[in-house]
Formats: sequence, C-alpha cells, structure tokens
Amino acid sequence: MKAIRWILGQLILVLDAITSPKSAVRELSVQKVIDDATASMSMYQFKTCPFCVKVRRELKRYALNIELRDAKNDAGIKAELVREGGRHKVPCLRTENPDGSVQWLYESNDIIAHLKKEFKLA
Ligand SMILES: N[C@@H](CCC(=O)N[C@@H](CS)C(=O)NCC(=O)O)C(=O)O
Repeated sequence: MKAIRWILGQLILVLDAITSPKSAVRELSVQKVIDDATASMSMYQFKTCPFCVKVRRELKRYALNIELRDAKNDAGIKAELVREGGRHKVPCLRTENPDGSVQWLYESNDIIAHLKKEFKLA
C-alpha cells in the first residue's frame, strides 16, 4: 500500500512537472505589491498531495510567491498546523494580518477562490 501510494505520488509530480502552467509576468512594481502582500502568507502542504498540487499550480499560474511549509516531514510544522490551525489537513493557507491576528484557511478550492479574490485575479 505504501509502495502504491509512493508510485502515485511520483506520477502526480511528473504529470505536474510536464503540464506545469506558465507563470504570469507583471510589471516589477505591480509584482512587488503582490509579493509584499504574500510575504505574510504561508501554505502548509504535502509535496505529493493532489489538492496541494492543485493549489501550487495556481500559485505558479498567478505568480504568487507564497512560502510552502512541509507539514508531512517536518514535525515542528505539522505540530504548528494542528495546534494553531486546528487540523492536520492540507493544503492550509496561513495569513498573518497587519493587526497580528492569524487566519487559517483549509480546503483547496476555498484557498484558490480566496487568493483570486484577494488579488483580483481572473
Ligand atoms: N477537500 C480537501 C481535501 C484535502 C485532503 O484530503 N488532504 C489530505 C492529503 S491529500 C490530508 O490532509 N490528509 C490528512 C492526513 O494525511 O493526515 C481539499 O480540497 O483541500
């Protein structure tokens, strides 16, 4: 079972790599505004989770530079996700607001919709 899961995971990574979307290219000043905003975000994820791959593809498509945190292999990050986010489920987008409060958003479709709305992406 573990071997099958590993093979499927590798397949997902290969398919993702060969069908990877092109990144948006923006004027530097516009990209900087977006980069400044995404600096307060991080995404807790597993490398081969298909839902995480789906979100990562959108991050690439829209050139959203969001730090990725490995919640599978890094015990500290996994513990942080469970303790602060409330669940060991990925993907999860963590956003630190200017007032210091933190928002944890689960569900790949909700994360993508949130980012599109936040950055007014078509
Ligand atoms: N409906 C969720 C599904 C997410 C999901 O099932 N993630 C799996 C990994 S692929 C997970 O976090 N499982 C918990 C675990 O393995 O501990 C989404 O679209 O984000």
